[in-house]
Amino acid sequence: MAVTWYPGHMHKAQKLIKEVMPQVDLVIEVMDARIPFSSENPVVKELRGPRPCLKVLNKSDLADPAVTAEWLQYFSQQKDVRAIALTTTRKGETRKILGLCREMVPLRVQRGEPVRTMVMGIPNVGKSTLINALAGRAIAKVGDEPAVTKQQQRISLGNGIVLSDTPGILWPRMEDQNSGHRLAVTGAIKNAAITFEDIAVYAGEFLLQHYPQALMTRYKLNELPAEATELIEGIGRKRGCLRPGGVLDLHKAAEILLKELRAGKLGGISLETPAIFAALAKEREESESTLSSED
Ligand SMILES: Nc1nc2c(ncn2[C@@H]2O[C@H](COP(=O)(O)OP(=O)(O)OP(=O)(O)O)[C@@H](O)[C@H]2O)c(=O)[nH]1
Ligand SMILES: [Mg+2]
Repeated sequence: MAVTWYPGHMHKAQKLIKEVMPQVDLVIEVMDARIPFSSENPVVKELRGPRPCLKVLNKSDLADPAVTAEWLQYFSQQKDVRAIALTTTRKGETRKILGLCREMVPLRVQRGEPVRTMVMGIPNVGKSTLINALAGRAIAKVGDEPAVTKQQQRISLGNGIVLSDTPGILWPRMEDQNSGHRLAVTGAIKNAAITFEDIAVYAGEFLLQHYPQALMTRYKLNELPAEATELIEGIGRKRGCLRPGGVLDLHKAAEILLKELRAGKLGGISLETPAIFAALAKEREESESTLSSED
């Protein structure tokens, strides 16, 4: 199922969230640890207003632990924000969240009132998996296709914490093409505008630059290819991706790279670091100030 983001839907989601926000004490924002920048919804901050936010860097089993540590540090410097890295598919890990929720809203706990939390996040980051793990039973539908959850759920965890799902579907950051590509690499969006081969080439280029050793090891390469297309051809040859007549099946080779990357077969890979975004923000600021000085 493809997710299409259009202004009407984005407007409706914001309206629904604004309606329920007065009954929320704490926002739990689930993100993908491999792409914390691109998997963050740009309006959550504005929608939650002064409420504290617990950022969950989920799927940390697939991310680079050193980079995840940098992101945790980065988010913890933000006002009213705490951050935790999780793998919600691993049993038992998610319980850590409960203590944090109580710590972040001490007044309600002191008054013996329930801490009302809302789980927010873009499609496919693991919101339903998190809710089910916390509830200890399957109440939300889990799937590897984006936008599986359609109905809002509200459950009491029985220890003073109430959990609800976001009403409506939140969209990812879409301001630049690179975010779109990184989201596609992780499988978070299925965008008809980006072909499968394009996604694999983007992933290949990134891996050649940042994780060459992981590629060498996984695909038993003797030499590092100079370009992503060469890498994909090499994978095709190693794995015998041949069409009738002995022609290399590049689509098949691209599929192998993406599937294995998404399944964590190349080890922990993070596609975004806080440093990259600090540099981008600075660049943007500088170009804006140049533009305004030219006025
Ligand atoms: N490797 C890994 N996979 C995970 C983790 N958490 C969730 N997943 C997988 O990610 C996919 C999406 O999980 P869901 O819980 O359905 O995600 P969601 O955010 O509820 O998605 P929507 O309902 O579409 O918005 C499923 O295939 C999960 O098994 C994790 O910590 N690690
Ligand atoms: Mg869901």
